[in-house]
Amino acid sequence: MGKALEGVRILDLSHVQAGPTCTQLLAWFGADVIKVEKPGEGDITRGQLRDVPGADSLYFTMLNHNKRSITLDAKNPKGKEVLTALIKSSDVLVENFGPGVLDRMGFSWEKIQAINPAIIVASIKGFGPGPYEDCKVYENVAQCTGGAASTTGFDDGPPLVTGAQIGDSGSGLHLALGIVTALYQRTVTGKGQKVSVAMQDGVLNLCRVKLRDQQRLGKGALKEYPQFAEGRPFGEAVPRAGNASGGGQPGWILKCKGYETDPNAYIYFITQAPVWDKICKVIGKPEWIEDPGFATAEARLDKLRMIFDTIEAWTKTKTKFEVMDICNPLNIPCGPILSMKELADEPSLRATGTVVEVDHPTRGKYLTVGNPIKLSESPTEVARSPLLGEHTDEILAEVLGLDDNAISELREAGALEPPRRQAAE
Ligand code: CAO
Repeated sequence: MGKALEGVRILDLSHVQAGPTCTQLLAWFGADVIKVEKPGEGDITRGQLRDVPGADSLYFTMLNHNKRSITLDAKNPKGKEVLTALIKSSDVLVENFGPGVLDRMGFSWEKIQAINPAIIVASIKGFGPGPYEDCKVYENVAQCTGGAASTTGFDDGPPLVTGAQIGDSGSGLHLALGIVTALYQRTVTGKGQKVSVAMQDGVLNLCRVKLRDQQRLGKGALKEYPQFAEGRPFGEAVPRAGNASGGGQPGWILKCKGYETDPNAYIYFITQAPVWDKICKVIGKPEWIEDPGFATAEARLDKLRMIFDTIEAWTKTKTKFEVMDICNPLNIPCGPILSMKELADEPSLRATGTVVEVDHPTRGKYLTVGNPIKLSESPTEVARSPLLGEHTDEILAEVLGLDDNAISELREAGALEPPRRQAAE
């Protein structure tokens, strides 16, 4: 059995992070992803945050595995002809250019459809139609405009962005789902369609529970929020909830042994109602099991700060892994705060292919995050990212059937490489 998306060709005009995360996933599922890059420069991330002089950055390599790279000047007349031919022979075109860029290149949705009515055109933009539709957007702008920043952090501090790339990688995930859904619908209709994801929408989708709470706020205080237990008033909008659990089971991040010197010696501890008696016993407060002030989840809500302080007095006597070892067999939900170093070294993540070591010809070995979505019949093998234009000739010959003379002519016309004068400068 081949890979799930074998036979699907993706023309990948995407750049930076949002689009490339989407096409990397599709490549991992077996699609032939042809990354089209600007001659001489390529995806801007190749040179960003470089740690090895002259080698593609980790930023680029970790977002572009299992793809092929062709350099093509989409503004050159001959380059446009090649792009047109590639559109004809592709199933999906993916792009996350700034608003209007594809139209300016001469490839509007109408033009692309006329070239290939079966093609799916998948785009990420910062915003959907509305006041900000013409704006360029990066990760943190999406986090701020999609509701994540206003609800992250502590209510006595400023809004915070999170390290999880919910704007870029989150939009990439949304787009990948839209693409495979459109591919499925095409098996019935035979027609392509436009798939659009706005980063603001993707972030808001991931902040769904906060829009839930915004509406609950209209009916009274949010009792599971720390503000309630601490007697602070609620305003008109959902406040930042610190480390409170987003669900109905209160949780908080607690200090563990060694927190004074280790910034990650903490554990997330959830006071799940069904195991309340076990929690009381383990922290040495068996009297709380029957005490009416503590016995029900509702009764505990106005004492959460004090309850978590008491649990913390116990967790501070154990390492985060000891707390885990004691609580897990008792079905008390908790999780240690794992650093990137601990995750990189975790053998079980290596064993499942979630953390993978990859070899690269110019940078050597590096770690990456493999495919987090596991298909039993379509396992992922992570292959290194392509060098700039590594597959230009191969793609022109194999996909478009061009011979060496035709490829040389394209080169002479400046369609594949920067004009000679510029290259010499
Ligand atoms: N040949 C010739 N020109 C090419 C080319 C090629 N193969 N590939 C790209 N280009 C040109 C485009 O034609 C465009 O030029 P013009 O502006 O003259 O039309 C330019 O390169 C790319 O423009 P851009 O607006 O996409 O790029 P930028 O660096 O100015 O902005 C970004 C980057 C990410 C802010 C913008 O692309 C954007 O808002 N994208 C949508 C939202 C998004 O995905 N953001 C997340 C990015 S990941 O953090």
